[in-house]
Amino acid sequence: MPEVNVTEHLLLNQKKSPMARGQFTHLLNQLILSFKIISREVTKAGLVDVLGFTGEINVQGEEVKKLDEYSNNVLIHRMSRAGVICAMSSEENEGIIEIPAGFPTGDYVLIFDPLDGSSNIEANINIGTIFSVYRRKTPSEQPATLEDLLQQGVNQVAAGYCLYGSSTMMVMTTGSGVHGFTLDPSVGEFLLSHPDIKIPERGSIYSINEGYTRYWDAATREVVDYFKEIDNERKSPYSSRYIGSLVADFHRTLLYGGVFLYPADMRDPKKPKGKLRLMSEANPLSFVAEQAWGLATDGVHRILDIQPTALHQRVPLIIGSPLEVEKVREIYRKHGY
Ligand code: AHM
Ligand code: MG
Repeated sequence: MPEVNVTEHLLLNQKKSPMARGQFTHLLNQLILSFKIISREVTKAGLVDVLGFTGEINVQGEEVKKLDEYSNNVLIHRMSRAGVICAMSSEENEGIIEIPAGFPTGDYVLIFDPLDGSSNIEANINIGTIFSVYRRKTPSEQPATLEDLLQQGVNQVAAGYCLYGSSTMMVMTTGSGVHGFTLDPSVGEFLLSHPDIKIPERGSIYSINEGYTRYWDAATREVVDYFKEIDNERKSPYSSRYIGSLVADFHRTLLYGGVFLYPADMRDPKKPKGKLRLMSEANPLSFVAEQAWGLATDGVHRILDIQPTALHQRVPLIIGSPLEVEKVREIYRKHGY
């Protein structure tokens, strides 16, 4: 197969993707550069640790930033200067991130989780960056507002993630299928490695933090019991896999099929909606899942239809193969949801 990089792929599919125009290509190129820079730091993190450079001050006398903070800074710095974005939101920043005065802006809005699963770094476990792109809703000539960011996931024009692992991979959609690109370090390019990804209709894996069973409601307990039944619709118990790094758990689910669940729980009665964030985690992955013929729900509603009311709102997430996600919804419905 001839080698095709991300930008070429987008341009080749221009007819299918109205996003493949100048502004968006530029946005994507800046994102890709950010991913390469983050990837470089992530892959040397272990080495830096071994060499003992993770104190407060590094050998150059500079403060050593934690990797999640570093990734956040890389994305904010690069994307502020891309000239095509009017506002951003990051999982690491409480409020809206404005583009500094004097920099050109454009009509896109970017939401991201700079380094998800970062608590796993020291164990050399895969982590990732998740991103989501919208068009602004307010007129171009005015300063962007919260309204431009608080959009339903169904309005996303592009979304995806970059997974830093044994190889660095970017998976994305612009609304016409899902494509995966692997970073070839010898040429420094993301090359098309997984064209047109489709999630299997049924899988054989369920993925949930089962340590929290006691905090679940009866519906969620029944869901997980169902996957363990010998006599379920698959006629065999499912396997259990849980890395605790969302991008990695989702990526496996996308390729192998099955279902990932981070349900509502009662650990903190003030936060009964689970842990994951609607805008920076659930929406982008749900857009990817649906574009790969999968499904994503909070147990009742389609994730992409939920109208956000706050930047960091949390949402239960059940995502994966259509038959498993439908089964979960059926059990929730039976319990009156
Ligand atoms: P983070 O944004 O603080 O890294 O937390 C998100 C991570 C996800 O990657 C993962 O799915 C989840 O937390 C695991 O949480 P838990 O340990 O509660 O199962
Ligand atoms: Mg996160």
